[in-house]
Amino acid sequence: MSIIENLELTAKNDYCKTLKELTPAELHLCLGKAMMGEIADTWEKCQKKEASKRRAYYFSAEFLMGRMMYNNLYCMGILDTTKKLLKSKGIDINVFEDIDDAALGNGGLGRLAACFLDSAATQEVPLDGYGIRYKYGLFKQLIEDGYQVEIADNWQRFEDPWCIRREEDAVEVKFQDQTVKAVPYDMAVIGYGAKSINTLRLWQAEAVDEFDFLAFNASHYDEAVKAKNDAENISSVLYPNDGTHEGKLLRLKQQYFFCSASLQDIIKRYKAKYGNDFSKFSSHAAIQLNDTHPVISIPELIRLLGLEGIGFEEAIDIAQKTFAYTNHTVLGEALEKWDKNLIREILPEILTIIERIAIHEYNDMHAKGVSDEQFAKKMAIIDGDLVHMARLACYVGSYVNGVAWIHTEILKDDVLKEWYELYPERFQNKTNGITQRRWLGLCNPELSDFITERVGDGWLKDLSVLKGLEKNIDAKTVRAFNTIKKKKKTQLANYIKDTEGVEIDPSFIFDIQVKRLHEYKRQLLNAFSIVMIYNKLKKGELKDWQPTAFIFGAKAAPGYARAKAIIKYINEVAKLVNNDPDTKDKLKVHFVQNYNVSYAEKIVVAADFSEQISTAGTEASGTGNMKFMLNGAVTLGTYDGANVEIAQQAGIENEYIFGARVEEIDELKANKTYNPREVYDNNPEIKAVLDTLVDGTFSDGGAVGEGSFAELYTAILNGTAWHDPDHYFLLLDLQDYVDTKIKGNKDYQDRTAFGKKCLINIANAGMFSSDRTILEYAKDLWHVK
Ligand code: GL9
Repeated sequence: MSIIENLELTAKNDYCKTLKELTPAELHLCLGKAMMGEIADTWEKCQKKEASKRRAYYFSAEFLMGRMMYNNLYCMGILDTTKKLLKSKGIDINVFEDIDDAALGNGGLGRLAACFLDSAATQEVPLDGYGIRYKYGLFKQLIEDGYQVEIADNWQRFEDPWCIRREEDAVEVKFQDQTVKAVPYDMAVIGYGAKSINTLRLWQAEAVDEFDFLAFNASHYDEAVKAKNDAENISSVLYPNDGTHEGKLLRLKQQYFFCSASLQDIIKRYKAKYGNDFSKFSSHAAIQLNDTHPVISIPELIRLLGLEGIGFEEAIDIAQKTFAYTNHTVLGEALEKWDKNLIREILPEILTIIERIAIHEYNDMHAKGVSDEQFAKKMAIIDGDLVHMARLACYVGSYVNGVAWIHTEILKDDVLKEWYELYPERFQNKTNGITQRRWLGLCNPELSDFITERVGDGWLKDLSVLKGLEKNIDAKTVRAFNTIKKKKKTQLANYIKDTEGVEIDPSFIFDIQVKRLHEYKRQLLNAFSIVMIYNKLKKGELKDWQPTAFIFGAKAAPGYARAKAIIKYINEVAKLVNNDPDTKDKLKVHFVQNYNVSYAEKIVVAADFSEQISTAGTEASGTGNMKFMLNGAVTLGTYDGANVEIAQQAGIENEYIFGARVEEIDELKANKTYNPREVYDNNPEIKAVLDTLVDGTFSDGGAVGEGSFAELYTAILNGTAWHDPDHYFLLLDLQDYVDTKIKGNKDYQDRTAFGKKCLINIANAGMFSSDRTILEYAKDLWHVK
């Protein structure tokens, strides 16, 4: 039966409707099911395939998969035919834009996990994902009167055709105060060409005994409901905090919940094959811990092995060989530390094991000749009342890796310095990557065709093929590229017009900053630069300014007041420049609502300038920077994260790099010589910009000089109890940033020279494929394949 016949049959059987009569959600479900039917045999075969030797498991609290429909059709190679078939039935394939993204992640870390799964499936790396099936993913965002408003993301409300519930593989997870059932939902991860399919297993928390619950007599009904709710709460919401430590009991429960369930699952499969001999466990399983969130797996594995009769020494040795840890941030507040008492309250046995590991570590350090107690304290897994999860992972793990060259260097000589001194052989760099299937093939078919015409389609599975583009970048090629870019800008402008009612002229330069809202990412610096440029334009400076649209997209953690104030500030800037008759044909500022994976697919393809402006030393890698590069934008950025490698690959002359470098920032911090007040006092243009926070130019809803804008102003000029003034060095970099922006604006006007820079960026984006990254993990960390 063809997929379309299958589809029509399902529509008839399930809904008594013809295809055309189905709602988008119904059609989505029918088509999704039909597709799952198509791949079922291959998937089963891949799952049963005897793992060559070792299998790798990616443990992650987040998998930001985005919208599955188009990507799955694309990877199955039936996107175009399905589009035509639907069209022949009078259905536009764009109806699936109504279907929510699977937003089971916050940002880069979760999206990286999704790209890794795609790459592993395509490159036939034996890797499965393990995570949580949150009922509510990352909140949806509205912008009302310039403020962020959050709405719950009930993404499963129309059901989810991509997951199969595997009741038979359910396990129990025990806490001191409750026992819950973990039910796995398996999602197929379809490799390009659909020849290889891996599995993402997501656990859902449920009450252990639904029958008991029903049997309860009416007077215990509340209690019964409470037990059910308490269980379901565990997998109910994704924590929307970006990086910062969320000290909630529920968060720890979430982590332990999915780690314990996943480990039980792996052990069950191991035993089915090898019985009770655990000596080969680590040569059959490699577990990658995605940040500190799943690090509680370490004591849990030791506990579970204990139940199998394995003693502590042997168990810790197995764990050490099984786990590896990826660090994704240097921000202290994001390196999780759990209060001992909290762990004891819900997982007393786990705490006991952690205490034993801590003693083991202490003895080991002494055996290695560490006698300096200060040094030992910096490495202590338990320090005072706090359990340091990153340290636990460094100790009981075979490798520690950073996610970009500069980030790994910072880990080695700063954040994890002592660890590097004692265990240098454990440290590796694995620069992040993105999947070119979704981030070029799917989201930019026009550019894909352009590339394929020139270098063939080998880039889909080997991105280094792009290098071939560099050979003949003549004026004609550049014109063809520029035409495509203009088309993508027009498509984005139309989309923004249709969905938000805002008009953006596609002949403007598109200068785009999309990512989570965080002080260190410095969206406020971008806003300041726009105000500075606005002031210059008002004064009649910048005579040959090429009209520019500054487009922002960002979600702020709901509890992060300063991030929310920055969103409001950007929207106030937008109101000013968009409505001023002197500037409205030269500047446009727009903050898109609800930036997410699907929006990113429309935005990254349309950029001329990619804003990557974090304070040097703060952005571990960034992956948005790579998506923009691959689609032919130049990077306007600092020497931070993967920007360093982007500039290295494409040549620094093809990017717009500005600002203080890490060494300079470190020096200013060490000598305490940075004084933003001095910049403010000596640079009248910068002063004028800062003053907009307190002089009534913009409104934050509060009284002038007292509200959230004034708080930003004070934090920059005076500092706060917990931070030095201008902690992220906005004023240090502002002038250089504006100068660089103006230079880029001027350069853009030579359409040939600028287009050439864009093409050189594409040609040199090869190393930023997550295929390259995952093959490095497979070879250097997991020793699989
Ligand atoms: C992050 C880093 O901040 C990014 O620089 C990095 O590219 C990604 C992936 O390695 O990881 N670490 C982190 O906590 N987040 C990252 O994006 N935050 C979110 O995912 C919200």
